[in-house]
Amino acid sequence: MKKIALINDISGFGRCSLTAAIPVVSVMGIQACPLPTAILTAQTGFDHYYCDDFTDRMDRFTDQWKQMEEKFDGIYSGYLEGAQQIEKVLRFLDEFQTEDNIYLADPVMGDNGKPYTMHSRELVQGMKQLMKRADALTPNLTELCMLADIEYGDMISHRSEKNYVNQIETVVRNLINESKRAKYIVVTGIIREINGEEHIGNLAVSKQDSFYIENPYTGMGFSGTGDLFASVISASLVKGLSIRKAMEKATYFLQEAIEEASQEKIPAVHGVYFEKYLSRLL
Ligand code: PXL
Repeated sequence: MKKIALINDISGFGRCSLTAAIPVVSVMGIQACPLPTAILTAQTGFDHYYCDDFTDRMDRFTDQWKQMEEKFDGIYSGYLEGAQQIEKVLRFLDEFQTEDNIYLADPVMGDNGKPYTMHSRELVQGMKQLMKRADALTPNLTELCMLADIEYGDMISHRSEKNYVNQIETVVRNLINESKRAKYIVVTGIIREINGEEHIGNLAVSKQDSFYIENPYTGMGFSGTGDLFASVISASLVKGLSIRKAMEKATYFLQEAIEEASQEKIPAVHGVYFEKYLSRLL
C-alpha cells in the first residue's frame, strides 16, 4: 500500500490539519503516517486554546522512521508552529525525499489577507525554502502574495478586472520558474466579481498549462477547507492522477459541504461537515 508522511498539527476542534488529512488520505486508499508539529485543544482561530509545540520531538520521528527503513510515496507538510520547524522539515526531506516521491508543501501562513498567529518574517522565508523543494504547492491567495512579496490589498484591488486570473497566473509562473522542482502550484480562494456576483475559484498552473475552476461564492470561509483540499491533491498525485483530475476531485468533495455549512450557519471555526462527504473520494 502507498504511504504519505503527513507533517501537520493535530487540533481537537476545527476539522483541520491532521483531523482532515488522515481521513482523506485513508479513504483514498493510502496509508497516513502522521508526524505532529503541535498538539492543540483547538485550532488557533478559537478565542482560546492550549498548544503543545512538538518542535523538539519532530527529529525523533525522522530518526525512528529512518531506523525502521521506512519509505514514502508522498510527503505533505502543512501547519508549522513557527520558523524553528522549517529546519526539521528540511531534515525530514533530506532523509526521505527521493526523485520519485511527491512532496506537497502547503505554505499555511494566513487567510483573507491576514496572517495566522504563528506567522513571522522568518516563517515566510522558511516557507520559500520549502517551496524550492516541493513538487506541488497549494497556497491560498494570501499565502501566494506572501511567497511572492506582493501586497494582498494591491492584488485584490484588481478582482473586477477581466484578466484578474491571468494576472495571478503571471505571479505563479514566476514562482514556478524560481523553484527547482515545483511542477504544480494550485492557488485556492480566488474571489472574482462577475456582473456584480462573487465567485470563488482555484487556479492550477503547471509548467505547460493552466486551468481554473470556479463556483458561486457563499461569502463565508471555513476552517480546514484548505487542508482538506491539499489532502485530496496530495493523495491524488501520489495515486498518479493528473492535476486537473485532482482539482476536480477536490472540488466535487468540498463544494456541497461548503454550501451546506453556509446555509446551516455552522460557526466558521468548527469547519465543514466533510465527514458526510468522504465517500465521494472512494
Ligand atoms: O487550517 C489551517 C490551520 C491548521 N492548523 C492550525 C490552525 C490553522 C488555521 O488557523 O490554527 C492549528
